[in-house]
Amino acid sequence: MTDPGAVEHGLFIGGKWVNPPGAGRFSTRNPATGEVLGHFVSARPSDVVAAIDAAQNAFPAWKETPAPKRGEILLRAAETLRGRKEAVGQVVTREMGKVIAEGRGDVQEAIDFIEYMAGEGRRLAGETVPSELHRKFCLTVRQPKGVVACITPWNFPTAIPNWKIAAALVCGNTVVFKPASNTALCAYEVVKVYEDAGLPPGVLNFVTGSGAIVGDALVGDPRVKAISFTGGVETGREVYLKGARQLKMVHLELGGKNPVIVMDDADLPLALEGVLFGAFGTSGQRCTATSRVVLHEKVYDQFLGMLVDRLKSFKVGDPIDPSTDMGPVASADQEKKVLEYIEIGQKEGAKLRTGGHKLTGGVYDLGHYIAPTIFETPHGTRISKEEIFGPVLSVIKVKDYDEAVHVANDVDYGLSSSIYTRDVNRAFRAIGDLEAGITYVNAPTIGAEVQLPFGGVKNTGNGGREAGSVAIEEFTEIKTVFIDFSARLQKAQIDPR
Ligand code: TXE
Repeated sequence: MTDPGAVEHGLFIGGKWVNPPGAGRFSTRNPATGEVLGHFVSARPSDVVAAIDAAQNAFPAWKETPAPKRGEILLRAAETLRGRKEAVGQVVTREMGKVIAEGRGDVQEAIDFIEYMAGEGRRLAGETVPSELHRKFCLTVRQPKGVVACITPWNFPTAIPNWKIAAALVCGNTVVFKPASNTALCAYEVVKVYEDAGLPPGVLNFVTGSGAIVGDALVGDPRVKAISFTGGVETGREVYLKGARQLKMVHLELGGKNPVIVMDDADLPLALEGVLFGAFGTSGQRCTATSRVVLHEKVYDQFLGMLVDRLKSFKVGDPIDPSTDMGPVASADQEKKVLEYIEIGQKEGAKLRTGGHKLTGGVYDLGHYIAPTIFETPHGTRISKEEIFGPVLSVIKVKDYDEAVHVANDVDYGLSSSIYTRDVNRAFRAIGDLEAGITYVNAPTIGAEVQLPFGGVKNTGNGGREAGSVAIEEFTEIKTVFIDFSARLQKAQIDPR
């Protein structure tokens, strides 16, 4: 287990940690304190080629390894990570800035998913279906795709990589993993876990560096058969287009503009806790973050008052302190983007109810702290429709259920959604009416569980889902098998019936 100091880490290629001579370096920093945490290699296209070579070479033996054996290695990885949960959770908090309870939660989600996928080694189910012909047996089997690239963001720096890596590995693929640069130390910890669990050399390779160089080299290499990407919409679109030229399978998990509808019959104290957790957990930097409250006019003043009031005792500070409610945003870039959106909100006439500024003085001067922010805004403003990815909540007044659903749906994204109501009929209608991959009833928009599919509609992705048992769809090819044991030529659709 690495002590998260400013240690230099290499690339992991063919089972060896390498520091290619001549490559540049970059560092990661704690967004709460500015402390330098680690130094990493800015890989060049030639380094990416070496990683793909290693993955390609390791593929035949890994494919031949029985899936239950692959699952056993995953189980060892889950156990290894469980033993390091506290230490890696601290690395998550120090490098990404989420509060320590969430740092541990990030790691727990990774453990849960690796464990779940380990079991998939004993399933990986195909189908058997009847043939229309005599003495003919029909079935499907799942085969790995080959070398796959996992490209990940910084907001869940251990959970998201494992959602991809564990699923890809159990299916028999070999992997080249490229993490977001500002959480490279978390990514290093993920790779160490698999190395220490005994994954054969070359099965998982790790390249750090710029998205434009490393990501691009990965996406453009014809030997990479599938790409699993989580990140921003614009980057996702580029990756998709580039992959499409080579007819690659590209799985995209992109942004969200997730609404919580609070109806006039809602349990308001419950909704309050849900909205606070959904909007300001991870400083609003979850793809499922609650970025809009769609609020019924009959409870508008009351609920908004409760929200603003409750934020007065909200503690923003160093996320490693267990009493902190919200840490900084993850980087200087994030800070700039969020502050720009706050300015946009003010320019377009939204009413700032609380927050709306960078926090300064004392510990705040060391990091990227933004006050939790609430705007009252009509539906249709930029802040009510675009993904901000920060602690900024838009509150929108509606007169009834139909308007609430219209507002909730009238955005380019469709990841998560929620309704607070005590009316069971309305709750079930909302499940059908809300255009999103995920709907919560009487719970906030965040809180994925690994055994259920995760993903969305519209600009949130391109139709795939991660997690749950469907996770293996992304990483397998289906082979259809016909076994004719009639000892004669039989012709489907043509033989007389
Ligand atoms: O993401 P990027 P960023 C959203 C959020 C955020 C914005 C930008 O709104 O403010 O995206 O974040 C790699 N080819 N989300 O800049 O650039 C990159 O190195 C291949 C939502 O961090 O999309 C990183 O590993 N790869 C999201 C990964 O892509 C490339 C979580 C994501 O980076 C590449 C994060 C290229 N040309 C941000 N360029 C969510 N849905 O949770 C970059 N990369």
